[in-house]
Amino acid sequence: LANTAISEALKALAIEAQNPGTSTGTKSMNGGSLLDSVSPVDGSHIASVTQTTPEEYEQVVQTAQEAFKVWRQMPAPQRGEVVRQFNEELRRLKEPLGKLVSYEMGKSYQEGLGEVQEMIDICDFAVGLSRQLHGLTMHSERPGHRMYEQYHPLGIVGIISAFNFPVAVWSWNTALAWVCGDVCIWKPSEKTPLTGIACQKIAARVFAKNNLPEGISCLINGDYKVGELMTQDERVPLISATGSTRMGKQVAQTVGARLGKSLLELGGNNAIIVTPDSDLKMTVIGAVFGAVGTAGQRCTSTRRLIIHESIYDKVKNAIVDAYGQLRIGNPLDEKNHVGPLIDTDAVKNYQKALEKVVEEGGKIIVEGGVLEGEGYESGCYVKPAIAEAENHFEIVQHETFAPVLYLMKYSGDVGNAIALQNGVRQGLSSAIMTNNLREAERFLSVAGSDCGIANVNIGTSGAEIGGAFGGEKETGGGRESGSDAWKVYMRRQTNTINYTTELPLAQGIKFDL
Ligand code: UN1
Repeated sequence: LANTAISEALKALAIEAQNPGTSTGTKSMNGGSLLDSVSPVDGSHIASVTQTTPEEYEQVVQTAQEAFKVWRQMPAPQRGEVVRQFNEELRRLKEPLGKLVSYEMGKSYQEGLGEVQEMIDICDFAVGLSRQLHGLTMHSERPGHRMYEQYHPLGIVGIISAFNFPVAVWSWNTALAWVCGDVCIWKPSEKTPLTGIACQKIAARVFAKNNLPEGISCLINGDYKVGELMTQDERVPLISATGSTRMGKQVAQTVGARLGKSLLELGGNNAIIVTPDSDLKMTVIGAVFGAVGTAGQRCTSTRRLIIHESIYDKVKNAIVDAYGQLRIGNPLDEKNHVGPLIDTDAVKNYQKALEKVVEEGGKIIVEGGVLEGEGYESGCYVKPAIAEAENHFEIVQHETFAPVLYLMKYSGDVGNAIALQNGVRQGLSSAIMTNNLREAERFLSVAGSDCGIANVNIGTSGAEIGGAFGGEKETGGGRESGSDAWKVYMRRQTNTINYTTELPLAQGIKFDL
């Protein structure tokens, strides 16, 4: 079933195999080795993709540089019009692209569609933004002078994205960068190269139709070594990287060493505080979707539930009951809630986390385990698990990219829960479930959550594109997507214009010749 649906999707996305039957692991014609796209859904080898060689990377950068000279001259609203056309293609191809995301990455079909919807939404946002790249005007302290600021594009934006949102995170960056007048080079995750090719093809068609140079949107493929070609490259003024904190630290150091800019969106360790005034039904839906959605592989996934002791048993029982109803299986079958993890390495990390939490003194209350038998042949399907744990456990301090949820109690006042919530190295998303105005406002106050995202009466995952997305501490400090996140893709220039015949100096300095 999956394969017929997928070959139709690939056809709709105009992805045709150029060397059908190519065996894996061989060298491609350009001398680059091949990257295998393997579906965690059924273990099938979908395709092999050529890795970008350093020589090819050089060509890509030159093509991008040439394209930038043309693209930056096009008025921003006209660039917005091109993004609008790109968005029309996304609307037309939402289903096949959503299906490919689901098949190559393993998230549920509904979430695959949701991811493409995020692309559509950010493109809509970018089209509007293309007429709103506003700077300020200032009053000069000197007579007959005018001051204002304007934003110019940076040039080439390098995008390194992760497997878990293989297309949406690229579009957050690229849609904004494009209207800002930048050109983009994208290195998708080596675990999801096909969705990258699908997006690149859609973009290339739209640029070609508008007689625009192809280098406005570039794709390179490969592992971290290919990424390093970009992070070390002074011709790439901004690197936007999404992924693990380990990767982000590497990127930040390499880009920082050449004083380039980096926009980092790294790991989270997101908690929901459940107070005595919470709505139980909303808490259960928010927490369970947050913990098991995308099989716990979102940066925003709920990893910790911090529950007041007075309602602890009630909330725990309700969540455990809900876990009993979860259906795990092929994510393209809409009856299932939870699909596979990305690969068997991810399964090992999940298993290790469950062992570790017990070693550290935690108690498993919903058993995990790897599923076997019909439908689970890929070896990537695991049971979402719950453990009672303490916040200071090393494993709890760590982001395990899998459906493992830690439950912990707090007593007394909400300040104690906030301290636990903030007591981790990461600072991406956070939430409180409460109908108590004082608790909610404290959580949002300066002494409240230290995360980039703080929600009241919704879970930690599933942010809308309209707000700036990202977080503090080891999450890397970057902000992507909505609000004024576009400014990072541009360089600000302050302009002072003198329309008199005198040359007075600022700060009243006298300098006569
Ligand atoms: C990510 O996991 O890197 O807020 C992005 C969310 C999604 C995006 C997650 N809109 O869960």
